[in-house]
Amino acid sequence: MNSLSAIERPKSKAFEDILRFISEHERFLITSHARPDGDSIGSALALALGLEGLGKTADIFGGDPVPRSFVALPAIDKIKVTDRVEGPYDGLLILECNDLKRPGVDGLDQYFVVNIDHHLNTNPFGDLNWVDSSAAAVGEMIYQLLLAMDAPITLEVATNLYVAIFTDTGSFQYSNTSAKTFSIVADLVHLGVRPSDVAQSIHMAHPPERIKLLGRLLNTLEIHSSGKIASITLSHQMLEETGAAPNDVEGMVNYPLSISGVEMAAFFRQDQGDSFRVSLRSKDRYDVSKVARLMGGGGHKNAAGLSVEGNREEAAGKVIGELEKLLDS
Ligand SMILES: [Mn+2]
Repeated sequence: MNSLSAIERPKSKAFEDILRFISEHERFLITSHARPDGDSIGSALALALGLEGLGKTADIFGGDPVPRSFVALPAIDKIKVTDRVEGPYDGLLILECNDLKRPGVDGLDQYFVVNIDHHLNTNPFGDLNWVDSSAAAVGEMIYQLLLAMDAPITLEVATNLYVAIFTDTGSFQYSNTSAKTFSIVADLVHLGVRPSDVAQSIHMAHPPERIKLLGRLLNTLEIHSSGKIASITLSHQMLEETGAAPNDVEGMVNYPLSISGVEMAAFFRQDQGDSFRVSLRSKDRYDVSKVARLMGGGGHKNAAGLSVEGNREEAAGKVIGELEKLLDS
């Protein structure tokens, strides 16, 4: 049942150590980063359901509520929002985080920590650390883990994994999308996942407020010096006037990137006072995580983020300046 395809068992000591730890323990706590995305939510749910399928218990805690696009995922009610965890867990399984602070949940440091991530710059902050930067999503890693544990991959598990991978690859558009990605999602489709249902639930189920906000955002479009960089800017006022929720901006950074000739896009989001959160995206070639790291942020080659101080002009000046340097390098 679980040997659907030629998905290889990872050849790493960390992977085997984690398998052993899980097989020898029963009660798990699962968490992921604040402001959760499809990969963190889908992977956490799939892992919890898989562990339960093996007769273990798994609770999921996060610091922030589930965004609207994911509220219909199977078993979504398993995710509890809290600012502190207590309880007799044998271990913490933490997904997609570079430290124990990322989830925004206190009390995590009292547990044995299993760190599972696909970000290149993850510190080995866990007691066990499995980091695979070749994985397009942690969802791919969770699938490999569940296969190796012989956990039942039910339709609920498969749907959550598919959503994790679908969202983290930008619907299979980003450069992290590999043959392994398609082998895994082929397995998931064999298990009953319907790609068109998932695509509709993610891309064609938006509230009207989001589309009104998109109109406002597109009006802020700026194309910078070379025509290879584009940016958009969100103010608090736009959210108030359209009635959109802060997470309705998810994915909107892809609009400036969709312009022909644009290699990199920046999305400036007004934060507290005079500061901005900035999402960076690039088409295949440029590594925007370099700029993010230089400015105190982080991320992947084609998707990264950072925070910057200053008013709109100052913030944009700093970030666009660094992107232009990257363009010239
Ligand atoms: Mn991810």
